[in-house]
Amino acid sequence: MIEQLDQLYQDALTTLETAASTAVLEAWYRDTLGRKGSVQLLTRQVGGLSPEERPAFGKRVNEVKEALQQAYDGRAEHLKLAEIEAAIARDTLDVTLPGRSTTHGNLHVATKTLREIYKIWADMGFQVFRSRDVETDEYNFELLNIPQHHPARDMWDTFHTLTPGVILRTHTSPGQIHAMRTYAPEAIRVILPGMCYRYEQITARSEIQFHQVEGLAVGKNITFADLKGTLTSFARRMFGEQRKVRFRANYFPFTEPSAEMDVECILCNGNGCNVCKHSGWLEILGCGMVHPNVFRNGGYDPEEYSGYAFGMGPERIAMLKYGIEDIRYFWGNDLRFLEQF
Ligand code: FA5
Repeated sequence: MIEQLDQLYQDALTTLETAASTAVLEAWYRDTLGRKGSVQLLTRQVGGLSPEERPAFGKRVNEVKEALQQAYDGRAEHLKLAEIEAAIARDTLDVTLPGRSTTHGNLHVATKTLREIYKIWADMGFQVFRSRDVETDEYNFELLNIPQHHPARDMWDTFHTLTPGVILRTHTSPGQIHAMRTYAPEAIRVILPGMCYRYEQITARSEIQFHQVEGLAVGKNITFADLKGTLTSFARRMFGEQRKVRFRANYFPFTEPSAEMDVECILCNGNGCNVCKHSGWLEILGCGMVHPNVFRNGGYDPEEYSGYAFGMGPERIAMLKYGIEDIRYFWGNDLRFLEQF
């Protein structure tokens, strides 16, 4: 039986040498050293041996098992390395190739401009006060000194909802009344940012939805000089310290007196170009001293309080700052435009 065992050992070693894949190797293990493998089967025949022969056979069986296990381990290691080498040769990897870059999202140019505006006003002590996009006719017009059938309503073409008297706000000015009714009789310094909606012809300069940032300062002894000084500081921080500004008289029903502020054209430095229509100036906002009727509607006594308000369009400001020719790019969802900012 020992000869039989040695023969088995020799044969198993020879087959192991030729095992060329992990699958063949595993099959060899199962057939040779496995629970029902040839070595195990031979071991079971130990019962047929005489008691004297048994120890020598047992010892030889253990030696053979150990030697085969070692041979198996060696072959397995060899095959593993060979397979790795083959894989490397097959899938050549060029470690000098640059990695694939991932795309980063970025803030919308309108959001960036809004944040820049918030920061400048925050530095001057103005808090953000938010009010709703859907307003009543009363807040959007009447409380701002624009009664029904007043001709000034033509200044703001309105989107109406199916509910009578409920509209999409045409400007952020109704926020002035909300802020006054919240804070009266305290002093106020707030900016009121938000989306506005107008039933207008869409053109290169006008959208039907756009942002505005309203501002409101209420207190005692606030004068037109405060309005001019604060807005001039804002323009210098936004467009450059040397930038000239000018105020032109204008009309808004909720301020008296009212004005529009122009900045020296930032594209041609006031020399005249297509963007400023060769005037050298660009209009950036409307403003004025809060009208006594608006004060009364907000809960302040106009004999005691004064204040100023202004309203600017961040998209128009961004157009000037970055030389954007058409406002329709803002909501056109064209990545080629959006990725530039
Ligand atoms: C107003 O809406 C006033 N409520 C501003 C105001 C507030 C005056 C407080 C006095 C006191 P106006 O219609 O001019 O004014 O709009 C203000 C700014 O919003 C404009 O200067 C412009 O920058 C922007 N704007 C107006 N209409 C559009 C539009 N269709 N598309 C893009 N921006 C617009």
